[in-house]
Amino acid sequence: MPTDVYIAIGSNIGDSMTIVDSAINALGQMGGCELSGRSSLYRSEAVSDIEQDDYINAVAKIKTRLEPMALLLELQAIEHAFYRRREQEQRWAPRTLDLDIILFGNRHINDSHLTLPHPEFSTRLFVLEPMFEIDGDQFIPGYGSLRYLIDHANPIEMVKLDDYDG
Ligand code: A4P
Ligand code: MG
Repeated sequence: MPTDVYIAIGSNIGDSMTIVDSAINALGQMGGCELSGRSSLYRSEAVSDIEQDDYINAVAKIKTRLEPMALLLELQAIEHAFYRRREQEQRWAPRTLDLDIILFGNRHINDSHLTLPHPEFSTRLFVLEPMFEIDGDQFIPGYGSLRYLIDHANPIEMVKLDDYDG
């Protein structure tokens, strides 16, 4: 049985709107995966101690037959294809493309390479709002309803850009 997975996409270097849109298309091309939903693009203020440009964020939903670690490797290959060079970065530094696995079905994983659900998703409006756009309110076991999380997330400046018309 394929698993439903939410992937958060962020970029704040280069032509971020094109990068995020292209990355979403790339997610649908991964072997054993099918794109089943996507949000609009959002422009959001960077959550960081380092001064940096606004981000373009979105969330995609896929159905996958891959195991979590195999999916993570696929995502890192896509990041790499968009010229991200992780070794030059500080944590939370600006980046051309960041792909984070937010929820992988209801799997819980806590190892050195992968934490599921993503440890910060439940307080990040730039993840929660796009998820809400895809599936509306839903109960996330261990966290509560998406509506509740949105109402209690750290407030940040964020605007939804033109609706994706695909
Ligand atoms: N890793 C562990 N769990 C996961 C997961 N669920 N999904 C590991 C993806 N990766 C996961 O990631 C570091 C390591 O996390 C990976 O090697 C993987 O094994 P990274 O992408 O190299 O590092 P990072 O992204 O710089 O750090 P971190 O802590 O993941 O940062 P975040 O949480 O990704 O935050 N503000 C706005 N407005 N919008 C943004 O998109 N993004 C960040 C980055 C900060 N501020 C932002 C935004
Ligand atoms: Mg990341």
